[in-house]
Amino acid sequence: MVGVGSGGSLLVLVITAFCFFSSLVAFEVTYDNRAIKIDGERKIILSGSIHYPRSTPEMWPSLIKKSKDGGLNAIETYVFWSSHEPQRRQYDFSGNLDLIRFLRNIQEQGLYAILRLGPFVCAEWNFGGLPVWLGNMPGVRFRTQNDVYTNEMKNFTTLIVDMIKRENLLASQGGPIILTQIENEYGLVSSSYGDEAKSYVNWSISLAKSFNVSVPWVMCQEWDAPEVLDTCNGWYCDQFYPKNPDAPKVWTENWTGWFNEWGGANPLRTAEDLAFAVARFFQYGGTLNNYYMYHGGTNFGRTAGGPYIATTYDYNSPLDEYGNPNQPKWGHLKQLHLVLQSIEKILTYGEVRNINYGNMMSATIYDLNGKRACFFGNANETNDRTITFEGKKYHVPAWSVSVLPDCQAEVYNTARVNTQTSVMVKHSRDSDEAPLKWTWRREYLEFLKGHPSNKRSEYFRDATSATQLMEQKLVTNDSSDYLWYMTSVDIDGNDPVWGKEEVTLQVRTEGHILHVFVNGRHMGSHRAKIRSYRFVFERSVKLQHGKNTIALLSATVGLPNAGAYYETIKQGIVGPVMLIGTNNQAKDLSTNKWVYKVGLHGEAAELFRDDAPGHHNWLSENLPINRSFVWYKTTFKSPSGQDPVVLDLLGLGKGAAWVNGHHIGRYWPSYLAPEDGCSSTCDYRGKYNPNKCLSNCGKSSQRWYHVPRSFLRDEGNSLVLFEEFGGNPTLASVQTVTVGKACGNAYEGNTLELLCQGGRVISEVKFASFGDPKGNCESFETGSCESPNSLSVVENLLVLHRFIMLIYKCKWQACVGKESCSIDVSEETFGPSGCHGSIKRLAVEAIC
Ligand SMILES: *[C@@H]1O[C@H](CO)[C@@H](O)[C@H](O)[C@H]1NC(C)=O
Ligand SMILES: *[C@@H]1O[C@H](CO)[C@@H](O)[C@H](O)[C@H]1NC(C)=O
Ligand SMILES: *[C@@H]1O[C@H](CO)[C@@H](O)[C@H](O)[C@H]1NC(C)=O
Ligand SMILES: *[C@@H]1O[C@H](CO)[C@@H](O)[C@H](O)[C@H]1NC(C)=O
Ligand SMILES: *[C@@H]1O[C@H](CO)[C@@H](O)[C@H](O)[C@H]1NC(C)=O
Ligand SMILES: *[C@@H]1O[C@H](CO)[C@@H](O)[C@H](O)[C@H]1NC(C)=O
Ligand SMILES: CC(=O)N[C@H]1CO[C@H](CO)[C@@H](O)[C@@H]1O
Repeated sequence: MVGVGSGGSLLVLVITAFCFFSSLVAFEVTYDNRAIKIDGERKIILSGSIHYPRSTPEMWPSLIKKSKDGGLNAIETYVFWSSHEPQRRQYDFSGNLDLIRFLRNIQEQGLYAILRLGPFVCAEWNFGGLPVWLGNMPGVRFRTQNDVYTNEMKNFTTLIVDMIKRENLLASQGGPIILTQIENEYGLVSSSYGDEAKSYVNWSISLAKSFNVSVPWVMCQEWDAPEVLDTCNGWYCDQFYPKNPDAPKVWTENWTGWFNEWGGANPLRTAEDLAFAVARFFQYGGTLNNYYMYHGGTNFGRTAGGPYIATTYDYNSPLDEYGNPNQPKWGHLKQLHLVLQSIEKILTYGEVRNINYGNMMSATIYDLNGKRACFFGNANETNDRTITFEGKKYHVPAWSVSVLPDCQAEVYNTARVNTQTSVMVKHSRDSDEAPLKWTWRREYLEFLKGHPSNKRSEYFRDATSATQLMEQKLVTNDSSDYLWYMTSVDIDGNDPVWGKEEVTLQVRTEGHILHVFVNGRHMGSHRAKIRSYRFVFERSVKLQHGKNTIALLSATVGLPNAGAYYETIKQGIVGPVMLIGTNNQAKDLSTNKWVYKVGLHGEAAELFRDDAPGHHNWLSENLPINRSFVWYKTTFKSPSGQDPVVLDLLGLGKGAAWVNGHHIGRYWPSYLAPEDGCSSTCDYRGKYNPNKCLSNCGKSSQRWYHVPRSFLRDEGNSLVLFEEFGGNPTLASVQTVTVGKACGNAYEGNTLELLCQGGRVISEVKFASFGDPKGNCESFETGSCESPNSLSVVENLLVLHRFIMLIYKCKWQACVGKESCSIDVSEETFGPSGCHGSIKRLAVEAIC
């Protein structure tokens, strides 16, 4: 039948009923062995991670709203120390670092907040969220009993807790925060720190307790933490049980997908598998689940960790990088959330009984004074199973969980997706617009020709020097990706080794990228391969009699963010740097006088600022193509509408991009994903790992770059690129992202909802079959049986909608002329299908 409105309204009602709380009245958060308790009542907490710096304040309300519409009742975030305290005791809480505003947004929408103070966050964030200046402090050792570290950790976490309290954001103050976390995944590294690990954990806990936040403390992946909740992170946590018998089963990081890397393929975790993991967690007594990530977002600026974490942090999350529902994941989980919340009381208070059917098939029955809810879980990877439960037969597909809120009727199965699959498409700019007109200028490199100590340029005002090769972070404090190492070599023309022949220059670096110049000539560049960052650059060079200038530009691409002692991993040119002449005679330049200059000239001159003074001599003639060290600049009109905006940078090499002065991140579209390792089909069955279901092999590992709408003006936006390797900016374009196709897939007895986006409407139905259709979105095929009229019924529904709309005008939220519509999947709608036995489903492919 024709549906009106969206199924979301019921959900919103349910959620509101479950998690509304007054923003003024304090409430008490405790826990027992079953659940987190709010004012003494056990609760199911469905939470999602949204990291505030990975989107914009303008996006926050809608991200939180979509999380709530998706059935969540809590939002979790880390606190990002390195961004808040970029220099020691200089703080930044502005723009997308406005933690308080983010928490207020959560509160305003009636959701709970889970605050993970860290301060170590991992999170694929640069340097794991710890400031680089801290790593440079003498005697420091991260995440262990070390005074330098613990003093700073205490100083920063105290500052945050004080802010939170001042703003009354704790549950005990009527605020949204119900849980707080100290440290992060420490159990994964603690053995590396020996005995100090224990006392550091104890110290962290006593610090946490001294904050007197009156909400429980969590330490995820810390199996030996007295007095705090030990919780689980992973793709599956059903087999996890906290050591403390009085603690509930909490899943702080349920990885919804995986992150992108430069030179890596696109990860995909299916909706079926993620729902399976969540349903199984609840089947086995879990009561708090946090999706990591629910919205992944973007690593703006230089915040991506690494090395080689990409600018997109989409994470294949339920909300995509731009904030759109990632369908079917978002909708499939929303339906699960709705079911779970509807049986909250039974799950958190009921008695539990398990039936083991063998071969990984089990039933769990929750019983609260005769009110019952059941889970049928089949963890067998290959075999569907039909079980008999209380005289009735139930079919449970392989690697799936069925939920029966009354132990009789299955209302949800994790493998049966009843939600549309959205095929996202990119639209180029409005066709009447002229192509982008680029201007350019070279990165200033003239100084390479002279002697480095001449310091002829203003640019060298703050250069430093040392008679050794310095670790890169120590010199830069990570204020730029780039560091020049320059020295000069005197060649005596009479020396037979150095005077006549070509010699070999050998540079050993810890990574990640090296550009080599001798006497101002570019001798070559090299980038490290993903996961193998150390390399030796070797090239034969011709030296001249007298002074020679050797200039090495080292670039990092995100600092390490995980592992014990990661702060000691060296970056940049650590040497030796050698000249090797004839007869293998070698001259070691490592202890020469080296002059250090942090950053690019264009960075210091702020060429990326849109209000930068005009005297920078941008040129419009002879646009260089495929040339390294070039700055490009253009202006563009904002695309009309509200669809998210992206830059298509295919054709560029590597560098950084700014829109109206906002650093939208590093770009590296020329770095292709490996040819192998992808599969055209993806079986949701079996344990997920980041190498499963990869796509995009052989293609640019990140082609599109998000430009949040709030960075844009209606007219005259500036786009500046710094191109490090060489590329063709005339191939770049500004595009929008929207739903191009909505593929419906729903089982009999469900309602299929189709939704376009950005004001687009369903214009055509390319495929519709009610029966046992085969294949996936964009490759559907009719199966062995179907209702003969499937296509015309779906099309007619559209016609009927149009008709109803005509009559009722705006009263009906019909399909055509609107973005969404819904169809009852039943033989009543479609007529007999002639299918026997198998469960019938409707597949539709519609064009938006
Ligand atoms: C790095 O930052 C620290 C703390 O802000 C400061 O003391 C130090 O001088 C900086 N080092 C450099 C090389 O700028
Ligand atoms: C943090 O350190 C500064 C000095 O650097 C000090 O003034 C401040 O009191 C410290 N804060 C705490 C909570 O210790
Ligand atoms: C850590 O705390 C636990 C419990 O409070 C105690 O048993 C243990 O001795 C402490 N360990 C260290 C190294 O301080
Ligand atoms: C802890 O905070 C509560 C209110 O949140 C307050 O009543 C109590 O006095 C505080 N205790 C200490 C030791 O500061
Ligand atoms: C899955 O089921 C099949 C058939 O019942 C059985 O042979 C196989 O061992 C099962 N696998 C697991 C992991 O239980
Ligand atoms: C760009 O230049 C490099 C060498 O500088 C060359 O290897 C490459 O083929 C060129 N690419 C294009 C597209 O011209
Ligand atoms: C144990 C482990 O791999 N933890 C990772 C979980 O995923 C988050 C986010 O991707 C990482 O930050 C952790 O390192």
